[in-house]
Amino acid sequence: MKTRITEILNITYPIIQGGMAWVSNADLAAAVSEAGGLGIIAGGNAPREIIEKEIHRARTLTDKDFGVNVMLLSPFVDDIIDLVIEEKIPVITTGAGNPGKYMERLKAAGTKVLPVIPSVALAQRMEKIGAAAVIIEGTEAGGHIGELTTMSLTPQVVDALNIPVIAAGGIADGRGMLAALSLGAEGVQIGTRFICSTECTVHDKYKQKILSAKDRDAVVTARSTGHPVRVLRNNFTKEFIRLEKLNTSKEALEEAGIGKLRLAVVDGDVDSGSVMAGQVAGLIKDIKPCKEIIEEIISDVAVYSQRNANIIKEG
Ligand code: TUI
Repeated sequence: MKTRITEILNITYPIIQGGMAWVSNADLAAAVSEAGGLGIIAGGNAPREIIEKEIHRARTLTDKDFGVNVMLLSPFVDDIIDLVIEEKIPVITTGAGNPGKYMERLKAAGTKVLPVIPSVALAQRMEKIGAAAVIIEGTEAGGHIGELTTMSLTPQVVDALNIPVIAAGGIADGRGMLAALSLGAEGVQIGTRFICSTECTVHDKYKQKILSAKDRDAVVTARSTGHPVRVLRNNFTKEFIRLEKLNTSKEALEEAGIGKLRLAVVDGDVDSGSVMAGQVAGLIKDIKPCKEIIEEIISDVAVYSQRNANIIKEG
């Protein structure tokens, strides 16, 4: 499979692993890169030392390229930018903000920047300041989200830009990837599906919570703070939504969220913790190695593409 994304990123398949805070570590990133996609280590809110260690550890696990996700709301964002430049990381994705002020330094260092963005206007701005490609993330995604769906946003961004577009949010299998390619995307970013991989080191209860999720279980919290977050329904979301209905202050709501992702990912408390996952959680039924996940997606893209060709011919 060849697109501008496979060329630019030096990968076999145009599949990028989502940069998920507390989840996307060296083990997951190396497994995805080894399987022909682009693995990503997530900076999240972690300090430089933690990410530095993960980068070095990933290099012991794979000779292939991998990237780093820079979460722009992190208190350590400046340190993480310095780190990726010093470590000559070939590509970064950014989330939860505008990476504009770091762009020139990153480009000068040879680091390609793939901003994750939720709108056409931001995508155009990113192209203008030198992004190598953009990742448009629909509201189906897990974690911090925008308003628009992948289905409506992808073709609008494709029409507005010359650089390649990667679609994210709502994609977990070959059907989703084929749909994204049909909308004009040249690659996909996949997060939730890779949590249910053998190599992902999240607590097993986190994986099981995704496996048992139904279609309506991925709900949005914190809309009132201006930073909506999609998570799986549990005691934490129930309490959080109750606080929101009481018009609790933004500060108190943010306080209520602190440490909750770690609680779910590391401690396996999927009742009181924040189980970030996308709407595709209900589609995921097994845990298997990243190589099998990717091979199945790629093989299904061809199967469903042929199916569509047959339907269109017969019609
Ligand atoms: O960043 C994500 N997903 C995330 S970050 C995260 S950690 C976190 N937890 C709680 C609150 C906030 C962050 C968990 N999941 N996805 C990429 C993404 N970026 N989605 C939407 C955006 C985005 C939103 C606004 C990108 C740019 C943007 O720009 C606003 C502006 O004009 O600066």
